[in-house]
Amino acid sequence: MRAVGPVPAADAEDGDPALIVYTSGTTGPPKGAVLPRRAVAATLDALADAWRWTARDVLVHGLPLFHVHGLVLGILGPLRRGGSVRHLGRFPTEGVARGLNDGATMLFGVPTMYHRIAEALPGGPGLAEALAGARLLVSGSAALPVHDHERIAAATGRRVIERYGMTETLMNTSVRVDGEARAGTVGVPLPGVELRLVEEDGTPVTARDGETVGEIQVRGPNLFTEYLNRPDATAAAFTADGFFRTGDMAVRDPDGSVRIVGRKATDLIKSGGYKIGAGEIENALLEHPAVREAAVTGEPDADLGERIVAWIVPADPHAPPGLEELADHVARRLAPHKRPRVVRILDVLPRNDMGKIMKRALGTA
Ligand code: MCA
Ligand code: AMP
Repeated sequence: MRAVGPVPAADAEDGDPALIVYTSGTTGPPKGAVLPRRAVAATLDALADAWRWTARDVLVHGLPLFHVHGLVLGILGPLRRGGSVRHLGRFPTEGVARGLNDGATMLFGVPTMYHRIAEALPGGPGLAEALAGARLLVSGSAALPVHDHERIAAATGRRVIERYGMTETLMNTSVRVDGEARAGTVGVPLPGVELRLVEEDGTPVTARDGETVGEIQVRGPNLFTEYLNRPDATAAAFTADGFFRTGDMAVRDPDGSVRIVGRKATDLIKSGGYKIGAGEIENALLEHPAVREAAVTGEPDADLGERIVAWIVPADPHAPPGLEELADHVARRLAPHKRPRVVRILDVLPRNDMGKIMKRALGTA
């Protein structure tokens, strides 16, 4: 059936849903974060303030358009500001150089992209000049390694600035254009965002000593309203006074800058800037006939930040499944970026008295 008639009038309220973006948790299938129109507008206007983002800006990026980074910042951002965007289709470093040399003023990317840029700089004539000429180089979705930050700064004279966000919160903090882009900091809370660090028992961390660690909690117009059809998960995500528990652990520097030092959940993996729940991959692996038991962990990777490792107890010890077979299985069932990059075969998984897999013990197995 074909819909006919006029386009409905746009008389939606600020709190009405604009987007539902799915994001992985530690267990079960991904949850749909319902993002209201208010959140999209608030986050983009706050970034405009922090970055002096205007209609004169031309953005270049090669981010996927099914996540907040590529879609909200990378497409709705230029639409709201009235500027323009050139999407690279894919992310080759040559495309970045072409885009920036051709008048683009801003580059958005995940750390894996900046790592590949840092690797290509010595051999890529024109790339350093292109980056040097940009008004703003912005990294987000995962931590930008200090080594890559410094290599880019040394070759181009430009410091990549970092901003910190989540699917549920859109953007929380950023290094400001008029601030200091120190490697390893994600800057200060954006206008309108209340941010606090809290200890395990809920006590606020007030020290700005660059050392006392607490969980980041945020409140503001940038937040999602709920997980779709998951009132239980929504309730668990918020404190009684309306702050969202990010699960990210951080310290504050004396100037108020936030430095993220880790995550509460070991079962969340950030690979290539994608958030991936270990439980989801374990469930997929267990559906493979050659797998008896499975555990998934993330381990450091210079390119991807973390790579997905599958620890497998095979159904038949004499015929363990191979990496390609399991990677294809997960890629087909979930998504290609969720596929394991390494498979390690074990006789048994280390378990505690309760039968729970001891993932920390796997790192040294
Ligand atoms: C490989 N491929 C396969 C298989 N192996 N397909 C099927 N079966 C297999 N076994 C395909 C992949 O689908 C992909 O195809 C191509 O081979 C290369 O895959 P991969 O190795 O994963 O890609 P890569 O070159 O390593 O990609 C690196 C990347 C990518 C470009 C940095 O990881 C990326 O785009 N990351 C961005 C993530 C992101 O936007 N995160 C934002 C969420 P094809 O090329 O056709 O796809 S976080 C967020 O939004 C918050 C709010 C925030 O703070 O930003
Ligand atoms: P997602 O839910 O896919 O939107 O991922 C959000 C998570 O990405 C956050 O909770 C952080 O753990 C991480 N993240 C985003 N930006 C940064 C950043 N600049 N530095 C470190 N971690 C980041």
